[in-house]
Amino acid sequence: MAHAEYRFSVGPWNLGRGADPFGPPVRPAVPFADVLRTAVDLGFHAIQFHDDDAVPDLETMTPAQITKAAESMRKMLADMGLVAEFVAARLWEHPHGVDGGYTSNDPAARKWAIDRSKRAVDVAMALGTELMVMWPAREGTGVRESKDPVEASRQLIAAIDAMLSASPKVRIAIEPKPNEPVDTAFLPTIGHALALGTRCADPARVGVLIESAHAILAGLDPSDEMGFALAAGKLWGVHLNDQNGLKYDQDKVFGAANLRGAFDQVRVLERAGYASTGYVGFDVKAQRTQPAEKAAAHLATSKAVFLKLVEKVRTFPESVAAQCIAARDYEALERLVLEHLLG
Ligand code: GLO
Ligand code: MG
Repeated sequence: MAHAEYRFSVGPWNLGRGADPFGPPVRPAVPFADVLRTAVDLGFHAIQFHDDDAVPDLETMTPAQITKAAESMRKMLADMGLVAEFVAARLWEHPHGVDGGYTSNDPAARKWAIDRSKRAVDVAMALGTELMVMWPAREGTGVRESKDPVEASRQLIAAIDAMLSASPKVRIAIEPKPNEPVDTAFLPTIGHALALGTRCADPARVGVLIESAHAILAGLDPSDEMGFALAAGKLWGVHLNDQNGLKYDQDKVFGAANLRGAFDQVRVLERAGYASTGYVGFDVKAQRTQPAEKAAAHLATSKAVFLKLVEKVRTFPESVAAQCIAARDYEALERLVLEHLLG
């Protein structure tokens, strides 16, 4: 049987300038046209956008101007054979979003966050995608007593409902993360995201995007998180990467810390036929030590590792595995997996 081809996506922030909390940028900014060229050269098919990646000055523009600018971005993509995968409202970098957007304690900031998110829906529609990603970056606390968690979940539902009402077509994929930049986030896991989705105005239009590192930071297995979302028909995007234990969000190359964990993620995607329903995105960062001319290697490596693991999944001796499982010989299964990955 012919396999569906995987399609790959990437965001401009994945070609970053190498800044970290301890030092300034070490590489020049990559002009947007070069981001697109790199994506094409590396065999990617779609671009992931923050609203202001697509329309940089959207805060100062009218809705008509925003739509026009997004339409010309769509044309620029099309001219290079690319499409937009999703748009995410980048609330966390704006001064109004300093204490979170939807769950800010400042009503003016909450209003701004919802207005901006609706504008981001307009950007998505004009770019030709119906998918919005909501990474609730600062929707949480550094000081636990500073916000009311009951009220916060109502505010998050109200925000999603506002986005849903901005277009009858829009679908929202929540990208949960347990911490960073906040200490304690209100939507830490896929379970929380899916549960919240059921309480929104149109649950059929609310799903999830799973980032491997975010699941690991919550102490969870990314492949199980993916399986849980796939079972509900809600896995609308993935940010594959890797993470070496519980520390800052590392955005390492896919498979770099735990190759077996990466194999398990590819296996769950492959078995569910994800290739024909969603893009494979990599939310990975180049190391600070990389010079500009080699600062896309992490993307090429992530994609190469993914494709090699697809082959590993397709050649995994499933019938031998089934015999091990039937005999409850899980030590034999363990060896089978390890030998297969080493072979
Ligand atoms: C950070 C997030 C971030 C989002 C992106 C899309 O930890 O993973 O990269 O995926 O901003 O909303
Ligand atoms: Mg991500």
